[in-house]
Amino acid sequence: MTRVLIIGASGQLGSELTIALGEVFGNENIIASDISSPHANIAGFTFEKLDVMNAAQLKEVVEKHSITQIYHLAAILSAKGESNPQWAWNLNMTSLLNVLELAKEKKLDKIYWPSSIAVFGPNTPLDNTPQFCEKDPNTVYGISKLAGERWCEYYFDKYGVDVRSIRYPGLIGYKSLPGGGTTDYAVDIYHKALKGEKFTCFLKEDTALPMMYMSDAIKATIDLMQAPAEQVKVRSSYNLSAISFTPKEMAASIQKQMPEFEIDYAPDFRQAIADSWPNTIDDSQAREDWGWKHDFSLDAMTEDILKNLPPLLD
Ligand code: AKB
Repeated sequence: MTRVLIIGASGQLGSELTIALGEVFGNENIIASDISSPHANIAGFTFEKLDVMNAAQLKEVVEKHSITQIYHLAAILSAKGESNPQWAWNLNMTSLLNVLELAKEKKLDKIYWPSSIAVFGPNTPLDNTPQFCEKDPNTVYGISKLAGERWCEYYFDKYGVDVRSIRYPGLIGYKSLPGGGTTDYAVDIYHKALKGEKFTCFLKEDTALPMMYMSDAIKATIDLMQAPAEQVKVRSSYNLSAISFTPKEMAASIQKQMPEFEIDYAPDFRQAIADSWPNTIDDSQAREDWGWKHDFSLDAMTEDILKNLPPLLD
């Protein structure tokens, strides 16, 4: 029987992935955990308050619930990490190593751990970025994700831990807010538009970044985790792409439905981070290995969010 532990279940991705995994394995087989209180979306799930930095506590939760799979989503993201690099490095690395060590010791079936487009850097080819290429990340988040990818592959090669990973682009959803990322503007913008407020973007109007609608990210995560092990040929982390756009293009997509929407630009320190990240990603390996295909275009995502977000804002 599959028993799943989600670490970081109250976060932007976790609060949606928990529900999707409940649909796959049954809600009774999902244990949501976080260092903070449970997100309202996951109120119906068994919840453990868990500090993943505490290896003993992690082991106790895994044993208590007879866990067979862990989705370790907790991390300090790119922008927030820059305010305290040592803390971000320590949290991102120690938590991953705690999970990988426990997976090895307990011979857990599978581990999921997200990486990010933040592993790339200024010397990476920024258009159609290949799966394998130069990576020189210049944020502590990116450095920790690149090191984490190497650790994942190491635990797979040396100890047979079945760990799988995706380099997420910016994730955009309407059910919860992101925290501390460089791509967060692409979520905040919809909230401002629906409140009838002008949006001031912290990136320049022509900054193209790879992005993905949350439902595509959930689908990709579950598809990768359900794929037969022999199809998962990349054990560091898969490039994954869906849509790529600039703030100006995003504003235009909103204006198709809300012509009164206004945007202006006040780039801050996050501009330099965005400039070091790819514009577009080559994800042909994910498409070949386990059949990845995205569904949502920019306009389809905008339409879906502008339809579904208003009741949640009340
Ligand atoms: C961030 O902006 O830090 C994240 C990411 C791209 O990993 N959304």
